[in-house]
Amino acid sequence: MTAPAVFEAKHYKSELKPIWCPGCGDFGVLQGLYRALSAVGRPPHEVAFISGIGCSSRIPGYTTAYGFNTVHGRSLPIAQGVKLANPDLLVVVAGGDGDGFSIGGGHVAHAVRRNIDLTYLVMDNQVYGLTKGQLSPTSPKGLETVTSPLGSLEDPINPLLYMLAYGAGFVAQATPADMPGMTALIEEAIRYPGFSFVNIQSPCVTFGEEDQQLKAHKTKMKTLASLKHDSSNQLAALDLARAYGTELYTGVFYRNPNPPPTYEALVKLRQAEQSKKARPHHQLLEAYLQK
Ligand SMILES: Cc1ncc(C[n+]2csc(CCOP(=O)(O)OP(=O)(O)O)c2C)c(N)n1
Ligand code: SF4
Repeated sequence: MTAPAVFEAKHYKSELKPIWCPGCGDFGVLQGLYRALSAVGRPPHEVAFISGIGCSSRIPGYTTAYGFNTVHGRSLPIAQGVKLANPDLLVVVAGGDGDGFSIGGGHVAHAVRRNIDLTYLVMDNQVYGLTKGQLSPTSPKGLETVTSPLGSLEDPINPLLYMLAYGAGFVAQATPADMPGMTALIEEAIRYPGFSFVNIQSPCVTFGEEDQQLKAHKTKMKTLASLKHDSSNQLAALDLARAYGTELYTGVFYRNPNPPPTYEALVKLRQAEQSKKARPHHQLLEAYLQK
């Protein structure tokens, strides 16, 4: 069978049927992902999905691309290894807020500062979905769960500020309540030449709060374009990101207008420089034999 010249959304959809709860926001995210991949146009065998563990981390199984559903909190280091081993692959990392910012939080700074060309999609539902609704690092203060009968006493972390502060070149936020907007942002993140991050507010219908559901998102969301935000202005992005948890801003907070070289490009460059300096093997052998 010859591969199609144009890849439609359906070509990225695997035969595995998602087992998410009916109405879970991750269904919408998955549809948006298929569409974004189709717009980018890379064939499934040139794409790899890497995830940790969680409801959202099931995504690799639902695509026809290469996939690795790894260990809780370890998607970023494994994705970096995959990309460095095969820089031609388009590598997308997907997972939850718990996976990415709790157990895996220590890896974020290093993935960002290395600037390996990965797209990191976090399905931020403000709870641990898979393990039945415990507090996550983005849970709002006061949230009552099985592990917080007194209501959460901690402030949530702010994923947008986190990424911007570490220096990520592309930082955006989306919701599946706005499917065209979310799809366009995923596509733009994939096309960004360097580490890119999209915080996707993907509701957990089973354990999430009412004001975090799709219906609430539709009335609450405000596009950054409607605020006339200039996405090349990092300081303005930092200022707007502070509203995480109170406002639902969607769009690109920051896109580095002059993307620096990626880590993998620097590796290639250094290798080429060193091989020019290095004496070929046979010359070294001759020199040794003449001693
Ligand atoms: C090392 C390790 N610790 C804990 C767990 C249990 N565990 C699995 S998924 C998960 C959290 C899931 O929450 P999140 O990452 O936000 O994803 P969601 O299910 O909400 O999509 C936890 C604590 C595990 N699998 N491995
Ligand atoms: S528990 Fe929540 S996050 Fe997990 S599948 Fe159900 S609705 Fe989705």
